[in-house]
Amino acid sequence: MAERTFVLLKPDAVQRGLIGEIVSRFERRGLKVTALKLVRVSRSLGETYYAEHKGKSFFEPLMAYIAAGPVVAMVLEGEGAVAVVRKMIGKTNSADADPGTIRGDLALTIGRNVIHGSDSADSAKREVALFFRPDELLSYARIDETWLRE
Ligand code: IDP
Ligand code: MG
Repeated sequence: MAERTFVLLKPDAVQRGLIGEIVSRFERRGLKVTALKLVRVSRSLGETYYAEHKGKSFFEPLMAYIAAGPVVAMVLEGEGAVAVVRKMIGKTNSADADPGTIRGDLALTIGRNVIHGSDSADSAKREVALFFRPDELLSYARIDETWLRE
């Protein structure tokens, strides 16, 4: 069964011209883009989105970071999408992220780690709803779908 996950390319990814590189990795893996847009994260959206980190030492810098410029929000669909995308993203601290992962190849520090991916199916549901209306999620078949599984 296809699963959905939410991905956000943070302002540093957009500023550093990495949108195409990162989206391309997901496309090539076989994940289907079912929603995608360039948006700005307001203070209130940022606080809701990162509510779990409220009160932590890095919360204020995180709010400034996420609101510093446009971000790309997207929904990706595929078998095991949540876990697959987390693996492709790599560890939170880019300095510890394995080469071959997005953070391990494209970022250097924890405070500028270029991308967010949902950590569970429940988080994905919540995050998708924060950034997209239901009618912005498109349902369609990709021509390679029959070649992605037995
Ligand atoms: P995740 O993005 O890998 O799920 P979380 O622990 O959920 O990592 O943290 C959310 C985001 O908060 C991180 O991606 C990073 O941008 C920021 N962050 C987390 N821990 C720190 C820290 O110790 N210093 C600075 N920023 C941090
Ligand atoms: Mg997280």
